[in-house]
Amino acid sequence: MEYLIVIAALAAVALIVGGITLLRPRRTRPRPPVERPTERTGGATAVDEAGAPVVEEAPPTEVPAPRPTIEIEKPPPGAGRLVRLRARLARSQNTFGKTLLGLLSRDTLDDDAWEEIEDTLITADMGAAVARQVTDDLRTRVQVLGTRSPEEVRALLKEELVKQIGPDFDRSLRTEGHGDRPAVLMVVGVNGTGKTTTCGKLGRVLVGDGNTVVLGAADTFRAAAADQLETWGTRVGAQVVRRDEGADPASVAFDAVKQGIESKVNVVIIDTAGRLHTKTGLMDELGKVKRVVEKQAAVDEVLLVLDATTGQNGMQQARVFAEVVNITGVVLTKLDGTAKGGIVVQVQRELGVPVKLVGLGEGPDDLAPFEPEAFVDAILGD
Ligand SMILES: Nc1nc2c(ncn2[C@@H]2O[C@H](COP(=O)(O)OP(=O)(O)OP(=O)(O)O)[C@@H](O)[C@H]2O)c(=O)[nH]1
Ligand SMILES: [Mg+2]
Repeated sequence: MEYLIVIAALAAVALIVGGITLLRPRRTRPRPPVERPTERTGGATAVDEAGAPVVEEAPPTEVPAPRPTIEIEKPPPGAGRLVRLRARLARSQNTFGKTLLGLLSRDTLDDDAWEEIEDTLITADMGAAVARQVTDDLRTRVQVLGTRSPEEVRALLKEELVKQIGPDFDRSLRTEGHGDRPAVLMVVGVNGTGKTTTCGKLGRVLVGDGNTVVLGAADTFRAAAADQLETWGTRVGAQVVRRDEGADPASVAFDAVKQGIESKVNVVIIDTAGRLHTKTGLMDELGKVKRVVEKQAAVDEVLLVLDATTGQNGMQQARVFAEVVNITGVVLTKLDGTAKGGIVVQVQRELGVPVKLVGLGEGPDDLAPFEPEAFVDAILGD
């Protein structure tokens, strides 16, 4: 009897649970977003593991979310940026400036002190010969001056450093078009130095200064490079010309310039690869990109991007690039992360071309036209 009661009770529980499950409205699992094939990849059909085409059911009653409208940003102009970003420089170069000023303010400036001054300049990557010259010049002037108030010492040091950086270099970017042709800027350098970021930031500076811009993704080594550039371009309303991964970089560059001419923009900026798919040397390819672009428009600037944190390695790269393409300006990136600002002096001496822009962070507006005085002021502090 008891046995029967237990069975009856269990059956009742099973019935109730079953009923609840059946009555509960079915929850649909959230669907992963459906990826739309882009024009470039040409609508490849999705297949399941067995190779059969996957038929996408239409989602029940969900109204597709409206596509987010991309708000075009209006970036700030380029002028005076270095002054705005001086805190970044001051932070990274702090010890350099402080040490030098401290040494120069010592009660007695003996040979050891002068040697320390020279060493400090060398550790900032200024190059041994320049460090020696700055030290010798300073020594002579300090002796002639006699007194050494902190203001005098600072003024002397500033003058010497600005002199070495070369206040007379023409650091302007040639972004003026030629009649109905846009100005063309090529951005070159080894991988990871900050080329794509620089193209994006520079595009912003130029838009901020009232230009129209086409960005050409001639780094076809990986699709992500073009995506990266596209993101930058979209934000400021610059057109981006890109092709599939592995496409011929020279033909992408050619198309970018063509598009620039057709759309009547002011400036075309071409991002290039720091590495390659094929066996042709990177340098051969760069030369080809430039020659192909020149079939349509003059290349106004070839900007070599150097990572300031790489020191002598960067100098070595600079020499190799300079042999292949006629570099017209240097972009020194990551100056926010190193105390080796002296590399500015070294690279200009080596290449005979000016540093035109400096990168001072990963933010979109962390690229500034290079100004020697503001640079030295930031290093030495007020
Ligand atoms: N702190 C700092 N980081 C920077 C600066 N410029 C670029 N970067 C960072 O450096 C990294 C590499 O930048 P990319 O622009 O992708 O370098 P790339 O030369 O295009 O690299 P490849 O395409 O691989 O050849 C990124 O994480 C950037 O955010 C800068 O001025 N300061
Ligand atoms: Mg890149």
